[in-house]
Amino acid sequence: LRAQSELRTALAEEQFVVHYQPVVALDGGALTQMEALVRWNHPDRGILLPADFLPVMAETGTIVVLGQWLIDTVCAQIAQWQQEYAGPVTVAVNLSHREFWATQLLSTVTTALEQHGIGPESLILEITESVIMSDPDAARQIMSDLHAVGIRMHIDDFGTGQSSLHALRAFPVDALKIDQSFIHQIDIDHQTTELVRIIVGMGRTLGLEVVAEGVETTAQADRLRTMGCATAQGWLFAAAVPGEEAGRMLGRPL
Ligand code: G
Ligand code: G
Ligand code: MN
Ligand code: NA
Repeated sequence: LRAQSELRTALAEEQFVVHYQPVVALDGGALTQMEALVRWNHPDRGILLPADFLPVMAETGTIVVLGQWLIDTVCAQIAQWQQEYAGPVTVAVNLSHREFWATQLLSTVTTALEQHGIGPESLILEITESVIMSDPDAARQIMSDLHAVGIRMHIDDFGTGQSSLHALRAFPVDALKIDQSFIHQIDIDHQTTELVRIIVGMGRTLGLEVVAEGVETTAQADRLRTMGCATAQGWLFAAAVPGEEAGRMLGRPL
């Protein structure tokens, strides 16, 4: 784990980079959106993954500063992609507890959208069930405010938390991202396979998009397609790559 002073230097010297992982339609492979995943391009140690630095940043609160930088950077990237490629570009950004509960979240997002001249339909925010359940009433208000300006909300790591069916109905949620631990058990564990089927059906009943995460094999993709799952993400299609490489995937099936 990184020391806090080193992380402050990293922020000041812009050593963080954003990688992008495509989300694709299981029917045809068209890219529907990207997920932004932060990396630290460390001067001595090379590219570091979030597990190596986000926990400390979450604890100290510097994750809020990182998140503000990331939202601005992602909006700049969306604007560039929309100039280079015809057609809409949508990017999902992960929010930790601290970022979601920061009072300036709405203004951070709307300012970034305005400054880069892009619409709210280009941005998705991903939160986990545990963020919502830590204070459901307050969370619903924040999510409603974001929704009111046109920003979509996805539930990340779905199935690992404890949101109730009631919560899903009562909150302005647009999609469920099925946690990859479920996807990896498809056709290995019968009960988990059936749970995935139930989540896909639940999404359909509630009018929610369902994204299967961590798809690694064609067998998993085929099974998900048969279940009626419309979209997926995972190494079978593409890993997270730097913006320039991700841009080359826009507009073509994976
Ligand atoms: O590829 P990966 O190792 O990037 O991601 C690991 C975890 O880090 C995931 O749970 C992901 O949600 C989280 N994560 C990745 N990028 C960001 C980010 O920009 N902000 C926040 N809050 N979490 C992120
Ligand atoms: O929690 P969140 O869903 O935001 O985190 C996504 C994490 O999953 C990132 O660490 C990302 O690099 C990783 N990831 C993306 N696709 C795959 C995959 O197909 N298999 C595995 N094992 N990890 C994946
Ligand atoms: Mn995510
Ligand atoms: Na996830």
